Amino acid sequence: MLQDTIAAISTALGEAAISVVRVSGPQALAVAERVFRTGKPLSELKARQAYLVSALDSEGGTLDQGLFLLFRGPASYTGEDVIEFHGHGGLLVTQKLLESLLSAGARSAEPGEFTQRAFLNGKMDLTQAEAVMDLIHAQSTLALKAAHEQLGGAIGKEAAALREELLPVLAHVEAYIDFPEEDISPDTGATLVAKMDLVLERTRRLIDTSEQGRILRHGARTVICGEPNVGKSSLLNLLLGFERAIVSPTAGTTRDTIEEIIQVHGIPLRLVDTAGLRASLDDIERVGIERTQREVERADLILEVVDGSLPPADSQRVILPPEAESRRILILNKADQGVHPDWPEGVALSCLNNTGVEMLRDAIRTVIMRVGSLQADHPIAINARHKTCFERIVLQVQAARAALLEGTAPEYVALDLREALQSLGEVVGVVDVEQILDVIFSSFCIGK
Ligand SMILES: Nc1nc2c(ncn2[C@@H]2O[C@H](COP(=O)(O)OP(=O)(O)OP(=O)(O)O)[C@@H](O)[C@H]2O)c(=O)[nH]1
Ligand SMILES: [Mg+2]
Repeated sequence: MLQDTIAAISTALGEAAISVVRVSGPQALAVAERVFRTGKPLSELKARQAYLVSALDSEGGTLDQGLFLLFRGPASYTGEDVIEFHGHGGLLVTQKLLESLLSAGARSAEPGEFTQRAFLNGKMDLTQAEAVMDLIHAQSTLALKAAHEQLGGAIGKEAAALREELLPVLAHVEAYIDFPEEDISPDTGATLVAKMDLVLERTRRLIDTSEQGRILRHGARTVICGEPNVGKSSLLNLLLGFERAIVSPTAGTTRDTIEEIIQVHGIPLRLVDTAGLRASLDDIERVGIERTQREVERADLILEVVDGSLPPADSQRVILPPEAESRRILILNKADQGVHPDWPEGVALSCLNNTGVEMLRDAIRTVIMRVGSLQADHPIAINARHKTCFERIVLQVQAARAALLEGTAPEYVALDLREALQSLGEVVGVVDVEQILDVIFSSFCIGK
């Protein structure tokens, strides 16, 4: 596959000032030679320097003029020869240029194929390749920071460190396989167990970052709930900054759930406005209320809105299971009409005149940081694939540890340890991972 030369439009499809077309592979220069008029042979051009060139269509007519860049492998994104053309960003002109490159011998790139090549050519490990997509998809500053850490190799380094800890343990155990007359002494056994405990602890700490990873990649599920007419949709609009949901004095205005992504202090929230909770005879409203209840159950954060100007005795509170209590923020809305003194502690808010919003944002940050164990400084955040690997490593090291303590033959201890090392390799992609590659890279954009 790496023998092919691939080409793609790397910028988004649509009219823009500039569009970028890339070619990568052993024939990149030969393909470019047929399509671009550079004034001199490509072999004489300097790498990483911009040249103004003409581009030809597949019939040899002039198509566009733009900047041409050449990267010679391995000093390129993919590790292969790469050329880039920055042309006028019209849909048709860009499409025709791609066609011209294809008829000159390139093949259309699959989604993520450039990054896949970068991985296969050893320019980055698998976690870094995944971080490329995280970076593109990031919807909040903290998510961006986590993607940067991962792109810089933070997870790969941690996996390498775990490998460094485990390898000597395996080497030690294997030494006993060669000398069957010798038993592992209690002292040595204790040292090996201590090392495995260290690996287990570090691995568990990594697994703990998966919650943070989920929240940063997909947003913290945040549901706005409460009785009808208390100002739930007003709150959604206020946090969003525009009038997304219909607000009206009629109770029961919102029937279906409305979902939007916002960012609060750098944290992405998947904000859901819901139908007001009340006993209702209306079929549509009842379905809406059932949806609300489902959203509340799976939420990371529950923003319960009440009319704070009324006495609490007049309100129906949202009932939560005890473990969900710490995820609730009570919002005493309509504070412009006063806050009744009988309410328990909550955030006094007025959607009408915008007061209390900063307090609310701070409260949201506090709850999410706790619920998602977010670390603002070093946001290492493993994804679901890494989590599966690390969970397997815990089981395999635990098995090795137990076998060692029980005095099982060293062959079996070594077997478990080798499996753990294999799983570690899977995280960064040093072992045969053919089947997972397709899954990962197919979620990429074409041209990346
Ligand atoms: N005085 C005052 N009125 C508010 C405030 N927030 C919302 N309202 C009014 O309360 C009414 C209901 O607001 P909505 O945002 O539609 O309430 P809701 O909770 O989404 O209502 P449903 O969708 O029917 O459950 C509207 O007339 C709003 O203008 C506030 O802070 N102060
Ligand atoms: Mg509403």
